Amino acid sequence: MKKVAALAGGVGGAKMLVGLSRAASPENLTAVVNTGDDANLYGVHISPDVDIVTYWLAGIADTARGWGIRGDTFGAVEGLRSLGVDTWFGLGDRDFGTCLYRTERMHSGATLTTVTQEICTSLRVATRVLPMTDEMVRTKIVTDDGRVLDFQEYFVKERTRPEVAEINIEAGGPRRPGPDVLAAVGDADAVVLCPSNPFLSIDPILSLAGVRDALRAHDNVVAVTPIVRGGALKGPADRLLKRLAGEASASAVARYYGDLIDVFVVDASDGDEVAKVNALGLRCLELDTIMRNHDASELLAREILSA
Ligand code: FO1
Repeated sequence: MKKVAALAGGVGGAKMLVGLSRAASPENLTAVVNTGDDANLYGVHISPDVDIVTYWLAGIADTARGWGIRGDTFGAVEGLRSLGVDTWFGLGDRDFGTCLYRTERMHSGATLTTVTQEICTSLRVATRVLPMTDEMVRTKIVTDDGRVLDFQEYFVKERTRPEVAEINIEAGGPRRPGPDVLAAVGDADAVVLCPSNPFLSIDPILSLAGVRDALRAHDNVVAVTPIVRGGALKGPADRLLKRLAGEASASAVARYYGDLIDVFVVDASDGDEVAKVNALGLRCLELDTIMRNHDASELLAREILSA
């Protein structure tokens, strides 16, 4: 069985990880997850990408909505609203429980990596879920009208409507990856860059010391396109690519990753992108990248791992 490390964030990342955990077996998979979206709201530390990935792997995610737990209620947030709190961020009650647990444990000195492992053990997630770092690294969005927004303000409160001038990844100290991140990449037979947003989900991971070098040193790094026929399946990746890389296409994503990757997966409907990807010196696979359900995710993962 192959050992796989996958860099992930958001729903595209969660879907790919479900497929990889089925194809490679959960014990052989390590997920390195973006924490640039983390936020402190309602008195708790919310780690949306880590939680989305964990809930999807645990089989308890609200897969229609993408985030949160299936069947969750929103009583706590409703209670806060009735007290006059601006509850623009919808945190479900069970999800609140996860965040309370994390906050309490971190107040007593546990790292985000340790707490995530504890939550995964309790939810019977055998895949190793590694937050990208235990340090404070936050994605900030600079808008055309000159405001600097926290990630969740941009994504949820303002529904990604503002035009983005710049994305800054800010750190309060050294940008060290989490304790096992570089080893997981180095030990893997295959490293997968999930079809997550390159700017918002993958870049924060790439910004950590040693990650880019570890990818360059690896000879089997496979990136899966988050762009199909010029559009993003979910979220603002297409608009951001147009704005920050000049063009929204699969090959523009491949060009953006450049020498970090060896193989790039385009969607089977994007055949005219293959020559452009090959021209970058990359091997190109044409596969069905639209993960409509867990079986489709597994099939995509099997094809990636056997190519
Ligand atoms: N996304 C929304 O669009 N609206 C929400 O109210 C919201 C709440 C939320 C709570 C917990 C959580 O783990 C994720 C949540 N998300 C919500 C998703 C999240 O904002 C983004 O999907 C990620 O940060 C981007 O990957």
